[in-house]
Amino acid sequence: MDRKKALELVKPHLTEHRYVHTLGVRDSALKLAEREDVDYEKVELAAIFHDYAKFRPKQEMRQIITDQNWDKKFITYGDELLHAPAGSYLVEKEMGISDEEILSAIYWHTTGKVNMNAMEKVLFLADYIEPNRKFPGVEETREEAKRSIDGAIIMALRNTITFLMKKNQPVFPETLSTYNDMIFKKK
Ligand code: DGI
Ligand code: FE
Ligand code: FE
Ligand code: FE
Repeated sequence: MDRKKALELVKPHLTEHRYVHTLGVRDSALKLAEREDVDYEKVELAAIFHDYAKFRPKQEMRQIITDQNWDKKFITYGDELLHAPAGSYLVEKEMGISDEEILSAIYWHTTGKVNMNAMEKVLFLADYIEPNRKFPGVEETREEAKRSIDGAIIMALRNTITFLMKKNQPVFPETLSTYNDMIFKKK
């Protein structure tokens, strides 16, 4: 699928704000991909479709996660988590994207996962630092991303975990494990 077709297909599923975010993630992901061993076309499709399910009914997304026998914690740890695994499913079924690397990057884009491959890292970080994002800590993370993708992912994870803790929200266990994994591997 080419870029133009992919953008046409995703647009009706998103708000204008979310579409602009998606374009930002696409740009940031391609930029990060210059320094990683990833397929540009695949990373671009992963970025374009990463928030495909963002506005789907929550009940539909919960049902998909249940039917697929996926980790129930995606349902119990906060509704913001649903669109990542549900999105990977819907992008496959409705957009006909069957590439496992793309689907995995979408599946894990909100929580991160232990042992992320290059495409998973690029999408996770691009989603956090794309130019339209405006939250405390994002500028420092953008700066770090110029030096080290892994270092910037650690900052993004730290910020997200701290943000959730300040709001008394649960932290998805794989997010904490991702943080630990990245810290242990840090050179
Ligand atoms: O979909 P986006 O807004 O572009 O970004 P995203 O997919 O990274 O989702 C961000 C939201 O997900 C934000 O509200 C924080 C939440 N989130 C991220 N990691 C975790 C989390 N929520 C819980 N409960 N646990 C996590 O580990
Ligand atoms: Fe998302
Ligand atoms: Fe994210
Ligand atoms: Fe996003």
